[in-house]
Formats: sequence, structure tokens, C-alpha cells
Amino acid sequence: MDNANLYDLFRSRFAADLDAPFLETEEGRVLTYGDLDAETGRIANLLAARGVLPGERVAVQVDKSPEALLLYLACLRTGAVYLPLNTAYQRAELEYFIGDASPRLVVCRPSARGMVEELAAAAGCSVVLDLDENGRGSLMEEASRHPAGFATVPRAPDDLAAILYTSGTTGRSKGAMLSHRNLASNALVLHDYWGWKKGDVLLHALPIFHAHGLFVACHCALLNASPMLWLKKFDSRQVLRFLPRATVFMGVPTFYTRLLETAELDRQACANMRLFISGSAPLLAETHREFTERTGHVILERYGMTETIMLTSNPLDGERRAGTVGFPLPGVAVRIAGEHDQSLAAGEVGHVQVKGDNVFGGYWRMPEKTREEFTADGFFRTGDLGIIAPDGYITLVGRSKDLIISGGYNVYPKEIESYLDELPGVAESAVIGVPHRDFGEAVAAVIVPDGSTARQDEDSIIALMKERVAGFKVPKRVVFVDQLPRNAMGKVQKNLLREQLLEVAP
Ligand code: MCA
Ligand code: AMP
Repeated sequence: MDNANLYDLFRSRFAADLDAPFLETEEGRVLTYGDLDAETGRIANLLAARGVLPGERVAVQVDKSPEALLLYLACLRTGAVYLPLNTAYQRAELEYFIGDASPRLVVCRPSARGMVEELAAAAGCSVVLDLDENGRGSLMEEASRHPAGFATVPRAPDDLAAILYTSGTTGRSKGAMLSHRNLASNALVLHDYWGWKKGDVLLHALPIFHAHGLFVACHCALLNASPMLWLKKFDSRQVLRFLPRATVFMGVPTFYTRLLETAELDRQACANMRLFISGSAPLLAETHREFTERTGHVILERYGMTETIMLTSNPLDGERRAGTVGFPLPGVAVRIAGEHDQSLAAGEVGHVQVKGDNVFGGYWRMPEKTREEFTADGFFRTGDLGIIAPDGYITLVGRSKDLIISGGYNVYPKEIESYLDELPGVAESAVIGVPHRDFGEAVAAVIVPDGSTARQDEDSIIALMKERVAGFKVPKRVVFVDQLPRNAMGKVQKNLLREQLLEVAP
């Protein structure tokens, strides 16, 4: 069997200089590539000793730290399937993920240990370790007692490397199964397409529980054996502090609008930079233009999905056209299709469908759902609507899926509506996205009270939702109506609600 373990691909790139810096924290702690190899070896030995077999899931909900990244790499080395979880997820959300994924081992924040142990036990998992934001906790304590040497487990290209949950239009989250081939092929293409070269330094400010921060950003740096300047989270001041030492930065549009709000962002601050990349949500043409005026840099916008990692990108050399997501990446087939999955001509709006080594194998334990999302000729239905210009640039013009993207995080209205409908005093609800200055789009809820004594107001609904779902999913505004507007088929007319709610947008 050809060994396709992604870790071995990274290892082949950094083996030449193990003393080279791999990661530097805000506090100035430096880890070398040799440290990376040794520490992931210790964690891998620990995982194996705790009974984690290749193909078994390791679920992780921890704050961003160097050790959290080492844990991911150690999972790759053991052949385990890494399952990262957004730190904002609340108990009910975690209960679903842990129950659905049936992990062999869970790593959580020390403060969540009691709750996670309960949820893990209910899912038949007895091993829970913890890791705090400073990289301390039982995971690293136990790992330190294991040797650094570990023979990375060979993997076949289609063996799973990770499962990332994405919310779904039906309200139930789906686990996107990503293989070593999916991750490696995309990483190699991006590394080449974005011209990574000797001397590049990545400024890393994204969370590492989603594809953007974990795969797109880290994989490029690892393939290049580059150092990463590692920020705990996005903070404009910290980004400005480290920019003079960085050459590449990746972010969601909110990062760029927030940077533009600072007076310090100028040509001088970006003098050492080679490339600014944006994705996960639409970058306004206005932000693109303002950024160029202030810094002299033209942001490179690209487009991707959890299920496919990166699909298209504006060019490194050549026009980075504002409002577009550029061209299909090498090895990625992108077509704009009509209602019967037939290819449409340039200039026509249709469904974006994609195919390539980067495209995931399916949704975890959801064969039916997987079948629905692929066409007869093997293209994946992204749920995005797009148009290809005669010169090849792709523009996303909307979505066929009912999805809100808030600050780069996806929120499916159906999921939020099902929580709202359960609240006392609520007869029914509709959730829509409304424009938001900081997050691009924000979640807003329209509620029909049930007329009972359990009367809610905006604050009480928000407070109740905060206990149930991640903060980014909690409606920023709640309005009450006597009835929801419906069409002749009985479907809620969300476009009308969106128009009406523009006035109350947060
Ligand atoms: C935090 N809050 C939010 C969001 N983030 N509300 C709406 N949308 C958000 N994105 C809320 C919190 O619940 C809290 O509410 C308040 O804002 C402050 O929280 P805090 O954590 O301090 O916020 P922050 O640190 O300022 O976070 C904003 C952020 C963050 C830095 C923009 O959301 C972020 O890092 N976004 C990046 C998302 C990302 O990596 N997406 C990639 C997905 P309260 O005060 O009421 O409690 S991968 C993907 O999409 C594909 C593959 C692709 O193409 O990349
Ligand atoms: P996720 O499921 O979190 O991976 O989000 C994927 C979705 O984010 C895509 O289907 C798009 O709708 C959206 N997306 C990603 N990048 C861009 C972009 N550059 N412009 C507009 N939408 C984007």
C-alpha cells in the first residue's frame, strides 16, 4: 500500500531542518520543527496507549494553543480521525456531536470536564482528557510520560483523517468525512497556487476548529516548513503588532473590516507582507478597495467549503478581481449547472457543482444525505449559486441553501428555529440573516407568540437561546409578529421578512 499519511507528507518537507522555528506564541514561546515531531510522537504514543485505534474518532473541544495543533497532528500520526469542535458549542450541541461520532477519546477544556465526561459516558466513551489555553492539563501531563519516538501509521489515500461537522438545512448537523487524500491534494495545490516560498512567515489568527484555520492556513505553513506567529484569537492590535514580521495572513472578511477600523493600518505596517487572503464569507468590494488604498495590498479572495476545502481562488499574479472568487484551482472541476444538473453557458446563473480529489467522501453515517448531495456524474452540490464570466472569473451570487454566514461562521436557520419553537410562549418562528456592520450578516428571529401566559420579550429569548446554542448562533435581534407571511404553498416568505427587518438590523 502506498503510504498517504498526511503527517508523513509534512514530515518530508521539514525533515531537513528540525531546528527551524515552527511556531511562536504571543508570549514569545518558540517551538521548533524538532519539537513538533517529538511532542506529536509523545501524544501519539499516549493515544495508542489509551486504546485509540486507526479509524477511531478523537473529539476535541479546546481553546487554541500550540498543543491543540500538536494534538491534531498526533491524531494524523496514529491514523485516528480528528474531530474538532467549536469552543462556542453548548451542552446540547456537544451531546449531539459526541453521540453521533462515538469517539474513542475526548479532549476538553478543564472547566467542561464534568459535563463532557457525562456526555462521553452516554456515548460509550470512557476516556476524557483535558487541555487548557496554556497547553496544560491531563493530556500533556500524560503525554510527557511517553517517549518521543513514534512510527507514524501508514494510511491509504481514502482513509479518514478528520470529520468536521457542518450544520444542515434540515437542522441536523452532518459530519463531513475528509480523507488524507482530500487534505493532502488541496494543501499541495494551495501551497503552489499561492506561491509559498522560502522565508514566508504565516500570521495565524483564525480559530483552529474549522477548515479555514486548521487546514488552509496550517497546512500551507507546514508544507513550506515555515514558522507561524500564533495568536490565541483575532485581535486587531495583536495582528498589527506581528504584521511587520509576517509575510502571509489569512482571515474572514470581519478581520479585514476590523483592521480597517484601526488608524495604524497603513503601508508601513504591511511593508513586510507578501499576501493577504480572505474567505469563508463574501468580501465586500468596498472593503477590498479600501484595503488597497490604505495598504497598497490587493486582498486575494478565495472560495471553499468544509466538504471540499478550497475550490477557487483569485490569481497570485494577475488581476485579483473584487467581488469574485477567481478561477477553479488546478485539479478542481467547477461547473455552473441548471435544474437538471446540465452545464450552463458562461454568463448564466446556476448551481455551483464541483469534483476533484479535494471533495469529501460523504457525510458520517448519512448515506442517504450523501447520495442527495452528489449528482449522477459525481459532482458535489455546493448549495451556492454562481456565474462564470466569459474570461473565467467566478462570482457567487447567492445560495440555494437557507444559510446565514455571520463573521465567517455558518448558521442554518432551521436549527435555530427548532430551538426557538421549543421555548415557552413561542408558537412558531422564522430565522433570517440581516446585514451587520461587523459580522457581515447576523442572525435575526421573527417570533409568533402562542398567546399563553409565558410571554417572552427580546431579552428573555436571547437569554434562553444563549443557554442552548453557540453564541454566534444566538439571534442578535428578535421581533414579534402576529403571523408569518406565507405564500400559496404555505412556505414562509423569508424575503419579505428580510425586507421588513432591514429597519431593525443590529
Ligand atoms: C463571536 N460572536 C459572534 C461571532 N463571533 N456573533 C456572530 N457571529 C460571529 N462570528 C459573539 C459572541 O457570541 C459574543 O456574544 C460576542 O460576539 C463576543 O464574542 P468574542 O468571542 O469576544 O468575539 P470575537 O473574538 O470578536 O470573535 C469574532 C471573530 C470570530 C474574531 C470574527 O467570530 C472569528 O474568529 N470568526 C472566524 C470564523 C472562521 O474561522 N470561519 C471559518 C469556517 P455575547 O457578547 O452576546 O456573548 S471554515 C469555512 O467557512 C470554509 C471552509 C471556508 O471557506 O473557509
Ligand atoms: P462552511 O460550511 O463553513 O465550510 O462554509 C462554506 C460556505 O461558505 C460556502 O458554501 C459559501 O457559501 C461560503 N463561502 C466560503 N468562501 C466564500 C467567499 N469567498 N465568498 C462567499 N461565500 C463564501
